[in-house]
Amino acid sequence: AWRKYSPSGFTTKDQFETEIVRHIETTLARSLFNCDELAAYSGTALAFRDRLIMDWNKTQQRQTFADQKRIYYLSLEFLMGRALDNAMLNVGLKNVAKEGLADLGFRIEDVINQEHDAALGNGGLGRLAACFLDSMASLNYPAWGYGLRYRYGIFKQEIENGYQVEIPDYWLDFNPWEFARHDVTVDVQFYGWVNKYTDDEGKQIVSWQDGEIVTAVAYDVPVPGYGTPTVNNLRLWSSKASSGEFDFSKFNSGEYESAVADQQRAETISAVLYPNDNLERGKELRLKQQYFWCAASLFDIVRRFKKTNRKWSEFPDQVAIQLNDTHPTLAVVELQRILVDKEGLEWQTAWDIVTKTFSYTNHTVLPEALEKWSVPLIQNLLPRHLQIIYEINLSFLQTVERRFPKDRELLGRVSLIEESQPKTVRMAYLAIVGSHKVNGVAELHSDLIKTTIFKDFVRIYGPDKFINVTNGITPRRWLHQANPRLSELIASKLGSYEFLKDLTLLNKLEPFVDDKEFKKEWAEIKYANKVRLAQHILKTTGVSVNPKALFDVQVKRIHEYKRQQLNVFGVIHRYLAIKSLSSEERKKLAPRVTIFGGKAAPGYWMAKTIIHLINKVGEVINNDPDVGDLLKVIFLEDYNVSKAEIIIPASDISEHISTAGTEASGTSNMKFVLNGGLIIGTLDGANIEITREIGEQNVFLFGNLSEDVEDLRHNHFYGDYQVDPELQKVFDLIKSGKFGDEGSFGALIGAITEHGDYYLVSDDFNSYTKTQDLIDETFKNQDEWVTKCITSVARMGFFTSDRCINEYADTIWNIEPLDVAEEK
Ligand code: 26V
Repeated sequence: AWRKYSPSGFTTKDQFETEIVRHIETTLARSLFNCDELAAYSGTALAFRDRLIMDWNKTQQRQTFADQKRIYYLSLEFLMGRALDNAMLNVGLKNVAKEGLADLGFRIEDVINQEHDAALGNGGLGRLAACFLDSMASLNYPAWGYGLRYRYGIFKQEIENGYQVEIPDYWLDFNPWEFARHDVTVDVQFYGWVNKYTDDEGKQIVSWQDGEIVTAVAYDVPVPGYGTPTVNNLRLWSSKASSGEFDFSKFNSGEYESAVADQQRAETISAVLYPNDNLERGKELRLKQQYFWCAASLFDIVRRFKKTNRKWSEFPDQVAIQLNDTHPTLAVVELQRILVDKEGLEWQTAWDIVTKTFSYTNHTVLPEALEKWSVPLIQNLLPRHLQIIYEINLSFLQTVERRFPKDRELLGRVSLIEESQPKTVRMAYLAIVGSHKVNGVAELHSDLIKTTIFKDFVRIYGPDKFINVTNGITPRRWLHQANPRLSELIASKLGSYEFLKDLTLLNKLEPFVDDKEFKKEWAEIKYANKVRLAQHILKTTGVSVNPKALFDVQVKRIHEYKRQQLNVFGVIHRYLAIKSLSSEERKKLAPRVTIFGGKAAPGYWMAKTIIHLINKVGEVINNDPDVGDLLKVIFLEDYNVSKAEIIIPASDISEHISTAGTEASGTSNMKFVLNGGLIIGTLDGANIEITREIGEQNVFLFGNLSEDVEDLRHNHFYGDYQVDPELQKVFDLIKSGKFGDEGSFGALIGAITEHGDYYLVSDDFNSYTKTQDLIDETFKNQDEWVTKCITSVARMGFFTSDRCINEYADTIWNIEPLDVAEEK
C-alpha cells in the first residue's frame, strides 16, 4: 500500500536499464563497451540511490513538519556492511534489477559482490547499532544515527604462515551511499583555558578561550526502512582543518610544510577506527575523537531544536539521546556546558534537562573494557569539561551523603573520580549519573550489572532506573537477504512475507514440522548454502571440504573470554580420538568441518596466538591421511558482515561458548538459529533467553553456571586443583611440538595450568567434549535434526530488533512512530 506514496523513479525493468545506462555513461563517464562488473555495480547503486533520495527528503520533511520527539542514537561504531542488496530488497525491486542486469550480461550476485563493506565497527556493538537503524526506519520512528566517518574502517585481516597480518581498510574510493554536506559544519574546540569573570550586570560568566579549532563536516547516509517510504538519516562527521583557524601567515613566512602538517593533524581525528574490542587503552586521539563527535552532534541537535522556538524546558520532550556504551558520555557534559555557559540556564535547571534527555546502554562487564580517562589528559584537552565533571560529581556526592550519612566508604566507591595515580574519570558512572535510564542487553547481563559493577548505584537511585532490553537482530538482512531461499520457503508456507515485519508470525511454521515435503526442501536449502560455503572455502584456503559433513562454526572477535581456545583444544581432542581408532571404527564416525573466523585486536598477543594455533592445527589435521573427511579445520580470513551473510546460513552447529557471565548478550547466536542452525553454548548472555524461547531440547548446553564462576576461580588458587586429564593429553601433544611454535603455545597452556585458568577452560572441558559427542549422535538422525531446526526457527520471533526498538521507544525514549499514511 505504501508504494502509492513512492516518488517517480523506475519501477520496471526497462526503466531500470535506462537509469543504469544513463549513470554509467554520464555520472561515471564510462563507455558501455567496456562496462565491467564494477561499473555495473556503480550504475546500479546510483540508480537505487536516486530512488532513495526522494523518499529520504520526504521523510526528513515529514519529521520536521510533525515536530515531534526524535531519537538520536550516538554510536562510535556502525557496522553497516553492504548497502546495495539491502536497498534493493527494502525498496522491493531486487527482481527488476536482477532481470535488468541479466539483459546487460551480468549476474546480480557478481554485481553485489563488487561493493566494499562499510566496516565502521569492531563487532557486536557496532553491528547492533546497524540493526537498530534498520528497525527504527522500518518502524517509522523519527530517528537519527550520529557517528564518525572513519577514512579507515576495521583493518582487513590476512593470514600469513598462520599469523594474522593487518592491512588498512581504505574504503572511501567510491562510495555512492554518502552525501557530503559541505554546508553543514560545526567548529569544535580543543585545549585552551577557562576564563571566569563577573560582567557589568554582576553575572558570573564562564568562557572557554583559545586552543585550536577543528571543523566537523557532515556526511549523510540514507537508511531505508523495509516496506515503508521512511528513509532515515545516519550522519557521520569528518574532520578537517578549520578555514578560520588555518594559519595562512605560515604560507607567507615560508612555513608551508608546517601549515600542511596542521591540516593533516586535524584530518587525523576521523582517520581511523580503533580496532580494540572490549579493551580500553586511554589514548589521547581516541578522547579527541569522542569529543569531536559529541560536540558536533550536540551542536547539530541543539541547532535543530532551536529552530522550533520552544522553551528549553521542552528539550526532553523533543529530544531523546541514547548513549551506545560510554564512548559518547562526554555528550552529557557538553549539553550541560551549552545550557549553562552558552544559554545561561541555572545549573540545576540545566541538569534536569540533561538527565531527562540521556539514557545509557552498557554492553560489557569486563573490567578491562570500562572506560576511565586520566584527569590530566582531560584537563589539558577539555579544561571546561573537567570543571563541569567535578561540579556534577560534587553535587552527586552531596546527594549521596545526605541519603546515606553514615556510609563514608560509599562516597569513595561511587565518586566519578577514582583516586588513582593519575586520577581518572569513571565514564560509566558519569553516564549513569547523567541518564534517566540505564540498560543491559540481555537478562543475565542486566541482572549482573545490578548486582556487581553498578550495585551501589541501584542502592542510590532505586531499582527502576536499571532495566533490561534484550538485544535483537534485523530479519531483513539476517534472513531475507542472507538466506533468500529459506525466506521464500517460509513465505510460501505462511502465505506472505509479513513475518519480516512481524517476526512472531514465524510460530505459524511449527505445524509444518511433520510435513515431509517441507522438511525435504528445508534440508535442501541448508545443503545448498553449505555447498556455497564449501566453494568459498576451497577458493580462499585451497582446502576441499565435504558439504555433507557437519559444519561447526565459531565466528566472532577472537578473545579469551569467548574461548576459541576451548574449541581448538576440543578439535585436538577429537583428532586424538580419531587417531586412536582402527580404520573400521573410524567409518562409524560423523564427519565434521570446524570453521573459525574472527579478528584479534592488533595488540592482543594471546588472541593472535590462538589464531596461530588454529591455523597450525588445521595444517596438521587437514593433511593427515588417517583423518580424511572425518575432520577438517578451517580458518576463514577477514570475517566481516558480508562474509557472515555467507557463513551463517551454512552452519549446522555454531559455538557460543563464553565463560558464563562474560558475554553480555551475543547476537550472532540469534542469527544462526534464525537461519536453521543449532547452537552449542554456555548459560550466558542471550543463550539463556534463546533456550527459554526455543526449548531446552533444541539447544546443546554445557558448562558451569555464572553463579559458580567466582568459587571456581578461587579454587584454582586455593583448592586442590588438577587440569582435566583429557585436556592434559591435548596439552602434551601441543608441547611435543606437533603443531610447531611450542614457545607461544606454551603460554596459552600456561594461562590455564599456571595462571589460574581465569576463563575456566579446564573446568568446562569435559562437559564441552561430552556435549560435542551428543551433537554427533543427534546429527546422525537427520530427520530429528531438521525437526529441531524448524521448531527453533518457529520460536525465534522474540529476537527481532523491531521488538527491541519498540521496547526502547516505550520504556526509555517515550517516542511514537510517525504515521506515514498521513502524507498525501
Ligand atoms: C569497547 C571498546 C573499549 C575502548 C576501545 C575500543 C572499544 C571498542 C568497542 C568496545 C565495545 C565492547 C563492548 C561490546 O562490543 N560489547 C558487545 O556488545 C554486543 C551488543 O550488545 C553484545 O552482544 C556482546 O555480547 C558484547 O560483547
